[in-house]
Amino acid sequence: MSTSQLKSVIQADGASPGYDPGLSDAELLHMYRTLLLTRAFDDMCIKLQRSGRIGFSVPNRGIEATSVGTASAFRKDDWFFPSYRDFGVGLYHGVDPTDMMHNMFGNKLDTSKGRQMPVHFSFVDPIHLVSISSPIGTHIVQAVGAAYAFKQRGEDKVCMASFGDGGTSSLGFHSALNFAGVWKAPVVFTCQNNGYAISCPNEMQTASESYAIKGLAYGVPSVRVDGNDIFAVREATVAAVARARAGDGPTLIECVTFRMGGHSTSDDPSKYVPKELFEHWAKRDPIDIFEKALFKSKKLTKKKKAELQKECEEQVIAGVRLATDAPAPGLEEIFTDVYAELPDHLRRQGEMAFDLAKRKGSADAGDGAFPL
Ligand SMILES: Cc1ncc(C[n+]2csc(CCOP(=O)(O)OP(=O)(O)O)c2C)c(N)n1
Repeated sequence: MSTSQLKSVIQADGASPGYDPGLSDAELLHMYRTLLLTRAFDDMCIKLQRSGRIGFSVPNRGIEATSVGTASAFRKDDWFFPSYRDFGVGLYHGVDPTDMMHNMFGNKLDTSKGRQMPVHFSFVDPIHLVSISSPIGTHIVQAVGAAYAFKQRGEDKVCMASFGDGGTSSLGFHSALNFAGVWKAPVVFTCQNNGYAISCPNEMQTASESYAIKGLAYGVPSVRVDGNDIFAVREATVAAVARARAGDGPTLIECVTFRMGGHSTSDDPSKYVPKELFEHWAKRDPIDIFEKALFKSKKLTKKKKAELQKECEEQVIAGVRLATDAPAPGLEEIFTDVYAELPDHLRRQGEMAFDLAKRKGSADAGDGAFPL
């Protein structure tokens, strides 16, 4: 393992000599399809935001191999604590893009009943994907807590926590790694080093030689891989999950990748990312790299590629239709699902809100709708 050298598996010509992903042809194609689905979902969310139909999204372009490669190393009954820039994690394990779209629209069918920001997915079925956290780093601690609980209960589940380069400056990162290192919690930490934390570049984020090296201080084995090479991400994560499941504790994996877009739909990256960087990384598109590997090993044909692309786009469009048609959550949902018995002050606030909605004839979000 190395914390400074970058491990790649797929070579420039698409070959990956000596590497066996341990996946059937169908599983490899599922991995590829998930990359396409992730991109189709991401592109659609940006269009929906630009046309004013949803309030917000978080571009995933460029990060897809890190998300999907990581997810592919886990079992369905493991627990996932992903970053917001991680659409591929749920999609790999069978989360329906329509259910993710319900969250993007904040409608009544959203698992959080419209009470979360867009991109803040949470699922208990088909996998445990714990609600995306807005405050940076908080979910890393949650993942460690859950992992330690599984260990205490004698369950062989592993937790996955992913976060950005900026996340490594959070208190959550340091306390989580420390606790996990001492108590050998079965958790895998994936740092998506995508170059920037909003507009803050790596050289302003840390004076360390890498993000992976930070794990060593906590006694956490750490490795740095090419995050645009899905096999490199998967290989490191398979090893980390095996260690965790065997009771040997956590691993930190730094995936070196690049955010091929803004931080969110609220900023303009051309103001702070040099265009040469985009040009450089455009030549290292993670889907192109995997496609090359699949073509080289004759697991993919041009016809199959076109079929899968169409299928994914249609699946996302169908999701948009269903999410658009779903009703808005009822006003009463603001007051449900937290207290078994509503405290008095909230009951009074509810009565005021219902009364106001009745007098105005509607409780629809107006100018105060989510503005980001
Ligand atoms: C505790 C906290 N501080 C600041 C913010 C504002 N904020 C939102 S995203 C972000 C950048 C995070 O960057 P990184 O961890 O590298 O993830 P990336 O967005 O690049 O995937 C910041 C500073 C926040 N959400 N939470």
